[in-house]
Amino acid sequence: MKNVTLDVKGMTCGHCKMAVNGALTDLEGISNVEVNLETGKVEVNYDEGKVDKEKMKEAIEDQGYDVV
Ligand SMILES: [Cu+2]
Repeated sequence: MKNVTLDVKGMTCGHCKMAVNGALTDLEGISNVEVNLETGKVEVNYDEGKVDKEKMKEAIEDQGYDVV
């Protein structure tokens, strides 16, 4: 199990937080997601054999947010 912190831009409210959280949780291999709305930091625990940072980035961008 690995841990990564993503920098996400464009999240402004609880809905954004839920959208990003949900998009990541839907991916296979993601075990835990912590979204900090104030800082834009999204901490993810994941199985590196099933998912990678690139897939997380795509899932977040599909929701309309940017990953720095
Ligand atoms: Cu919002």
